[in-house]
Amino acid sequence: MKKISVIALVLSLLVACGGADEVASIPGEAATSVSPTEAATSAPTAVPTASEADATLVDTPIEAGTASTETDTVATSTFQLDAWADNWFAAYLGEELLVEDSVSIETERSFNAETTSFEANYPLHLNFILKDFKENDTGLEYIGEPNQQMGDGGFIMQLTDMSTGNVVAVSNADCDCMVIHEAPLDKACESESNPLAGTAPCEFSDSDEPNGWKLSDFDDSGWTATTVHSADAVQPRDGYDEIEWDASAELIWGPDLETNNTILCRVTVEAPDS
Ligand SMILES: [Ca+2]
Ligand SMILES: [Ca+2]
Ligand SMILES: [Ca+2]
Repeated sequence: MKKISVIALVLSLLVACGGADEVASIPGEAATSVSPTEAATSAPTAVPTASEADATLVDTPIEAGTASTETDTVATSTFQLDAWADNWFAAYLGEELLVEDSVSIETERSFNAETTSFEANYPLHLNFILKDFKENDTGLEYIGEPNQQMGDGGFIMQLTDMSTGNVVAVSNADCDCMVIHEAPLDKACESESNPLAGTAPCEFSDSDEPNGWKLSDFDDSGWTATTVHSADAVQPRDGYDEIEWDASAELIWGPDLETNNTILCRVTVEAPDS
């Protein structure tokens, strides 16, 4: 029964952001021996030292000591994730933290990019927490100063399979995102002389992260906030300019760059067609 449900789960996974347009064939052996969740949470996060060649060998065991003596196990690939956020992000492989923005969100103009490498097997399930800086639940920054403002966000990422050098996932409209912190709910708050969180016009909406949202089988059918924004609107800078972005990678956020302050995004990456 477990076996059947795992297979059904794997088959039901749809391509999320970018990447392959079709669901690639899924090795049955892998699906029955390791669930996507287990595979995701057991994958190492440290920067791998193995050569890229290791990742390309189909008959390379996933890890030494694995009980299985089969030779057709799923190949482990090394992936490189590039990401830039205004102002902060954290990226997870399943529930395992891959990289957290190294610059505190409290740092003014924290527009750095991050690049990290990790090993994993397809299909990958990536999760992102994105945050625009806010001083408090009014959603404002520079409160009490002449430039008191809502502040805006923006996020872009690309995932490269280092065994081929191909970009296999990008941020785009296919990501599944939801907004969990929105403020102010009335933009008139921005010009209040004494903005108070929770008092009109500075009311806010703040939700907890849904239970299990990082799991590959989480139902994200309602996660439709994903919005592509132009570079003109986001005005990415600093670390953004240090990454060579694939032409398909787009700047995303919730529908409102200013009032959407914390966003969760889910991305499933299927094996590319060979
Ligand atoms: Ca940052
Ligand atoms: Ca910002
Ligand atoms: Ca904001």
